[in-house]
Amino acid sequence: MIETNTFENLLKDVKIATEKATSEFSNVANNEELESLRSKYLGKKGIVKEYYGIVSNCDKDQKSTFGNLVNELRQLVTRLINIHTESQKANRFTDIATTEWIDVTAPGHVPPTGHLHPITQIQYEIESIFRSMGFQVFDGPQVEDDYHNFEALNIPQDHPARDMQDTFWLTNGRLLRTHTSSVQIRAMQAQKPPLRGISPGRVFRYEATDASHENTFYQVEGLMVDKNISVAELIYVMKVLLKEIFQREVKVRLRPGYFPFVEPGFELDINCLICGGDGCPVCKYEGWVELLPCGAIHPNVLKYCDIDPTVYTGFAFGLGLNRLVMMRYGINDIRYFQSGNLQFLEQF
Ligand code: FA5
Repeated sequence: MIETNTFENLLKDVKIATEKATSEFSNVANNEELESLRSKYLGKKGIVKEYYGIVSNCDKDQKSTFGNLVNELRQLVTRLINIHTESQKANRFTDIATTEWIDVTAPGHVPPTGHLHPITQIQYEIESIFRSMGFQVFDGPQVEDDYHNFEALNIPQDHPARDMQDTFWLTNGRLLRTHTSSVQIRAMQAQKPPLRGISPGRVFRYEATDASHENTFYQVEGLMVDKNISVAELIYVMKVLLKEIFQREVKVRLRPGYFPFVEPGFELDINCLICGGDGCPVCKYEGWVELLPCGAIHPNVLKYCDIDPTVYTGFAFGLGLNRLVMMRYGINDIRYFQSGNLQFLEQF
């Protein structure tokens, strides 16, 4: 317990300190002064701390009276500090508004955005053309087995036609698919005719690159199997595809081509749109670019897929997507597609 007179004086002291705080804070001009007052009242050795020390010597009644006054002092100082801090922030904004000129009508900065790769753009376009003709879109694995990539396509072990497509073999005996014909086998095994679909995707060949050859490129292969399908349907579908893609008639030629999985087989070449047929590195100075091999599906392939070749016939084709995009946009080197060159990609 504190002696009555002393206690009365203490109460007076706290009240005076409270009034003084109000007047001292009203004169604060800057951060340093604010910090110094905060330390004076609320610091480790500050007035409030000192008063809280005295509270412990008070009896119960004194504690409540004195403690309330000290709490009020602490709350007041805290409030005054907050008011000053907020007003300093507001002043900072006022300073910016008066010293800096902002044109609120100026258009904002458009953040740079990416877009689909030209190959993907044309792939989607082709998918939509074929969907409009009732074709499905098939997907399949890029790491394949020998059976789906070669054997079921009528290319048995040791058949010389295996050398037509240089293959990346994996150590586990599997391979990176050399064409998306493998997906067509999977589709014919999973679904019975009538069947029409395309299989777009990435394929791999172990070969040297040049202006028209890549080791990793894209194909859109397709097939149609039903009763009475002939080469006439094949030619019609190819014509629709090229007309839609190029939006004009393009010069093509059909010549015999050998592929073990089709009989008869054809090569559909497009007149080189880079040089107009005069000859350039892309067409190997021939004026024509191999674009779209195709043919009537070989009866053996249908048999591998449990489809009766005496009832059903079909056609298949294998479009080289990179070369098609090159022809459409006049790109003179296939290696641009995988170069990651933004100047090239930003044009599409
Ligand atoms: C095939 O891949 C056959 N599976 C296509 C096929 C399907 C024929 C159905 C008959 C019936 P080819 O190896 O020719 O065939 O490749 C098809 C197309 O892919 C070529 O016409 C060409 O446009 C493209 N192509 C082939 N090799 C490369 C390469 N290294 N770089 C870029 N494009 C290529």
